[in-house]
Amino acid sequence: MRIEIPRAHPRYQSLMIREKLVEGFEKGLVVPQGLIAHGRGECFDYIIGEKTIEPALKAMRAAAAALLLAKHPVVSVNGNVAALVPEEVVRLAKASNAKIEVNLFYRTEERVKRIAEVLKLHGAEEVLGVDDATATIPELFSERRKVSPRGIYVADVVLVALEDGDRTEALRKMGKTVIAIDLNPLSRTSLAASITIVDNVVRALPKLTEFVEEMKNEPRGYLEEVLKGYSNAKVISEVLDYINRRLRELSERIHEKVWSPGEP
Ligand code: PTJ
Repeated sequence: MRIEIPRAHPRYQSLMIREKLVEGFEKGLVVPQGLIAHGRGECFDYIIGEKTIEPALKAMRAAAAALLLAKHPVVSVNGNVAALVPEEVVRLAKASNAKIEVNLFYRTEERVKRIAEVLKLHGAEEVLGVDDATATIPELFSERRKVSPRGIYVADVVLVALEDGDRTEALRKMGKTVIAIDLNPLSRTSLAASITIVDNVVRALPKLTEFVEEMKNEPRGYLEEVLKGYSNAKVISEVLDYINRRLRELSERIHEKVWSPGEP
């Protein structure tokens, strides 16, 4: 059942994101497990205040530098990403000269094709991982091991969102730089990635594209310095400090009855 959500609803944005996923599910882009994964993300988003926090901006700056320095950058797309941000995927790929590849945990050829169609409808010229997922990521046993020999297999930088820990670890073992977008700072993906953006993919992709566009004309030396100065462990620890501080503040404000949901 679908309902009309009034714009004035205090949880309008969040409910609209849900609707997009349900629509994606009905169109055969998203798997039921993707709806559960989204619920987990929503919970972390609520805790960080449903906004892009400072440590995520730091990670995006490093991610933009990594994408611009890369020889073969690839944006990996799964069902949830295709349902939520197809246009933003294409914009980021164009801005950073990256290839787009469909890579699914619950892979079926039918769903791969549907996702590729949606990306093409939103302006993608080429989508890898459809008929050409003939290479294999070593030591990975899920369907995500199947990759394109022109895409993820040879990529030096791979951007993943809502990813599983096994593939992130396997890609790192292959020597790739992995940029992860994941609202859970404690997930195996977040901890295994080279650069972790703890933010909702809906906010993170457009913001990351802005960083790429802003930094595009910087000299390579500058981009290398940005990457050299980046520590993912430090950034994840800053996210946890942020959550800790925010929960303490909220605890005090709720105790004094000066906070209600939706306020910063
Ligand atoms: O489309 P498929 O077949 O590739 O399957 C995709 C899912 C999402 C089902 C699969 O990758 C999966 O099961 O993912 P996990 O292991 O549940 O991990 C999802 C992670 O993404 C969790 O850490 C969530 O907190 C996080 N997450 C959920 N929604 C968002 C998010 N992170 C950023 N933005 C979101 N909107």
